[in-house]
Formats: sequence, structure tokens, C-alpha cells
Amino acid sequence: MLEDKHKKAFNKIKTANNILLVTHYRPDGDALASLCVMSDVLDSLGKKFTAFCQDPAPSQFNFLPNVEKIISDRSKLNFSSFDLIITLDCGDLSRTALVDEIPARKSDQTVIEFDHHPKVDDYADLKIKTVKTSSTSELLYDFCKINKIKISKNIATCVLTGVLTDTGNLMYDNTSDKTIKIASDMLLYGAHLPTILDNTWRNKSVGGMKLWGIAMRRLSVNKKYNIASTVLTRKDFVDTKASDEDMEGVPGFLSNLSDVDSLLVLRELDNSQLKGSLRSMNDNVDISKLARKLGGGGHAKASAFMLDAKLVKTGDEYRVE
Ligand SMILES: [Mn+2]
Repeated sequence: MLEDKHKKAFNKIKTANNILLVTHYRPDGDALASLCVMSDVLDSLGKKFTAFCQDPAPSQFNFLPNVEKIISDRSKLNFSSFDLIITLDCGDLSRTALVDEIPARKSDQTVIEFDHHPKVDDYADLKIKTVKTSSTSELLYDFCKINKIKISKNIATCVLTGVLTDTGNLMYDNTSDKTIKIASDMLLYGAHLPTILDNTWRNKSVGGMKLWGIAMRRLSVNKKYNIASTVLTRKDFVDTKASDEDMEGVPGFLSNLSDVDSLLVLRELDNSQLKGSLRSMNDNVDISKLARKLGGGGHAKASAFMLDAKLVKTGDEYRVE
């Protein structure tokens, strides 16, 4: 049972000497918030720990308490010194960026996984996973409640941030009655909603908005599959002076389309890769099947994939090459 697993995880934490917290590369709000929640819990227990994420936190999340503790420099990680490794929001091993270290761990090194992605990648000793939970942050709220850990103002801020960013401000259908109840509770525990929204949603730059404009202008619909798609090239980012962070929220916003079943947003990253973000607006379309075919993964309604490719313009159209 999940409750027993939460208790077991807490016991492991209490007896551990040196803990590694890991969240996924290219971290989003839920990834960072869950890392920060767990940092707060470990701090209050007086535990020695390191919080690691392969990529640095986008500056919009600087308001999250504990985010300054996260390190991205791998050379500072002495993996063999940890007796407990806790992964947060990493549906599969590759997302931890510790693909060599975790499978090769010693027998006295335990891995606990907290996650809400459907993918079952068997890399942890103790898996606390449920796809019915809006976010890993919501899962950590359960962890705190079950183990009678005091919800500090800092924890409340992080949990609410993770919940809001993973549910599109409670608008996606991973939002349950419980999710809304937790969000409301977090306000009672001291989370400040305007601060969270100012940093995560009302944070668009002029360049960023122009980039959103390009994404909207290029929308086209494939009638056969009733899928809308759009593309953003590196040049668009340069022309609008927008950053990758400005791109956050575009797929979610475009998924407000009502007359198509699904959506694809393809954009060039700065490392000669393409990232495809997929959304399904139809309960009968599990878009993660397409994501998995293309080497990616995610949820039925929101998933993503990466390609080693670029966008080439021919006339008014863009081709993946
Ligand atoms: Mn998440």
C-alpha cells in the first residue's frame, strides 16, 4: 500500500547518513518544487544531503525556498558517499542523468523514487508512484501528512508551485478534488499565491510574447489526424530575443484549442536537437503512444520527445531533417 511505502521511505530517511536528492534534467516547476520540499524536510531533520539537478534551475524559480541549494556540477558529486538516493519526478532512469551511477550502486546504497509518471522503469528499490496524482509535489504532500511532518510555510509554497505548474493552474484534467483541497490547504499553511503566479505565469517578456505570437501564427491543422502543429526555430528565438524559458506554457496555452484532437509543438533547442511537445485534448487520444514511438514518453494528455534533427524551411512550410 502506498501509505506503508511512505512510512518505509521516512524510516529510511531517518536512518540515512548522507542523502542525494535528484530531479530530472531541464527541470520544470514540479521537479524543482519537489526537490525543494524534500530539502526542507531533510533540513528540519538535521540530515546531511545534496540536492542535484543536471541543469540549473531557470531563474523564474529563484523564489522557491531552498532552490539555491541545488547543484548542477557533476564533478562535485561523490556518488559513492551517499547511502540513500531519492529521485523526484523522474519517470525513467535517464531523466536522473545518473544512468551509470544508479544501476551500478553498491548494495548498501538505497534508491527511493517519488514520481507520478505512467512509465515504469525499474531502477528504484522503493517506488512511490501513482499516476492519479497531479504532481510529484502532491505526492510529497501525502508523504508529509502520513509521516506527520509539519508543513512549513516553505513547504507550502513549494507544494503549491508544483501543483499549479503541473496542472496549468488547476486547469488540466489531472486536477482532482484532492488537488484543489491541497492547493487550498497550502494557502492556509502560508503559501502566497500572487508571488507564485507572478513568477510562474505573469512573467512573460515582450520578446517571449512575440515568440508566442509566432507559434500561434504558424499553427496549421492536419485534417487526417485532426492534429494542430506549429514550429519554432532557433532563429525565432534570436529574432525575438526570447529565451527557452519564455517558451514555457506555449503547448499548454495552445491546448486550449477546441476543434482539434491533439497538438504538436516542435522547437529547435540550442544543442541541435528538436523537442516535440504533445498534448491531447480528446479523452480518447492517448498522445503518449506517439511520444513513445518517437523515443519519448509522458502522460496520455501531455508528453514529449527529442529528436536529433533540425527544421528546414521550404516555402511556407517547415520540414524535419
Ligand atoms: Mn511532475
